[in-house]
Amino acid sequence: MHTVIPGPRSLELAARRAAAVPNGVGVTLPVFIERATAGILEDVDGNRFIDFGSGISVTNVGNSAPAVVEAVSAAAEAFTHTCFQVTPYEGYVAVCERLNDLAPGEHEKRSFLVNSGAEAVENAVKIARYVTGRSAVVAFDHGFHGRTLLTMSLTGKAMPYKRGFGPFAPEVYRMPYSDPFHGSGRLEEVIRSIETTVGAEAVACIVVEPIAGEGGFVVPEAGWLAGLAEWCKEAGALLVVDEIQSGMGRTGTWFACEQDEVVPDLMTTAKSLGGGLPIGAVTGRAEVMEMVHRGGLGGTFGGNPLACAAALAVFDIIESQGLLDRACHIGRVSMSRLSELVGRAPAVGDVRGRGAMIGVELVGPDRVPDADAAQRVAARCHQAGLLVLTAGTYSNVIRLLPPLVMPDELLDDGLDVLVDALGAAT
Ligand code: PLZ
Repeated sequence: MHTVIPGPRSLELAARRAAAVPNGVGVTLPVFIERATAGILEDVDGNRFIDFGSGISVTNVGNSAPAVVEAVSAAAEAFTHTCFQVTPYEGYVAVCERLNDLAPGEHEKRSFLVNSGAEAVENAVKIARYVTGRSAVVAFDHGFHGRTLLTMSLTGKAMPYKRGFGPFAPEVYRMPYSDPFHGSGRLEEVIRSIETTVGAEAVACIVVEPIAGEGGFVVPEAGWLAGLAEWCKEAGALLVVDEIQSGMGRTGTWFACEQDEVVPDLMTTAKSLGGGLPIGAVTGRAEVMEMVHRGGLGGTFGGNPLACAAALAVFDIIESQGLLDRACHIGRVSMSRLSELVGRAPAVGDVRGRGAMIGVELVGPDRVPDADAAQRVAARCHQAGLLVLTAGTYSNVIRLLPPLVMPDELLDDGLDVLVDALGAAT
């Protein structure tokens, strides 16, 4: 560290920010970034931070990955926009081909592109309602799906996402998410509750994250997601798997639900799909996706040519650099360091995850969530030059989302800081 955190130039910019940007837009670590690479963020005061956040799971291939920069620059020089539904271009089609190919299931698929995760989820629900002719949408505790009216309604955490922002979208029904550590959300109970409180014949779709992301990196019980998939099939409802945070190699497979042997009817992606450029997608069974009338899907910017060029580079980097294996490696290294703390550092209740998507849940006696401990750990890491994010319905989880290209030495250094902070702050 060159300066105290935040340094003088960041403080100057923070003052300008406060006069220009509303307080409602939060900030995790108020240092202003000047450049970033494969696992390092450098601020305007010359301080360097190890990046365990990847811009909330966006830069799996690293920040400013050379192949992404090159592809985006070339695309920008060719043309910056036409609107795909006015005059199409190849990049959009190529991204959809890759997604159709990589998404779970051998069946024929179709994809279309949007600008964000929330927009992808909105569209998945639109399609599910259209094809089923039903309106009820089942979502879960610990779920996060976005900040638009519908996706905020699907989200399971009032503060800060929902409080004061209602009324919410109708026909959203919330069920407990499977949480093995706290012993909630067993499959039979969830299904009984859907059938008795909503009615199987009313359900258009279930919208579910394969691992609850913002909700605290909660990994559901084995078989839980597959059980929901099975139920959907019998009920004539669609299963929408939200892979926005867990997808694109993060968990060691292209998509997390592959490890549950689940084939979604519709799948949403965004975040790391664009390697830092805004893009989201809905991928689904061809017979479902093709039902919607012409003109029923779209948007001005969806699948912008620069974002498509970036996404194509991301697919190539994940493949050519073996990043699925890297995710598993990062997971093994991190788990072996962190799981030693369970029972040793008093507040470390649970260490869990899949691949490079790992959460550390901090609790007091009787597994009562301890948000203060999580805040202390994060603050200590930040001061020591490690950017970590918190998560959780009770804000008591430290989550690890390092870029999959992070070199081993940086990962080790980051884990040293985190292990020290978990020991000291709990
Ligand atoms: N679905 C599973 O994780 C976004 C939220 C950041 P957008 N998660 C980061 C914040 O504070 O708003 C997310 C997600 C899952 C949907 C979304 C929404 O994606 O691209 O932010 O709209």
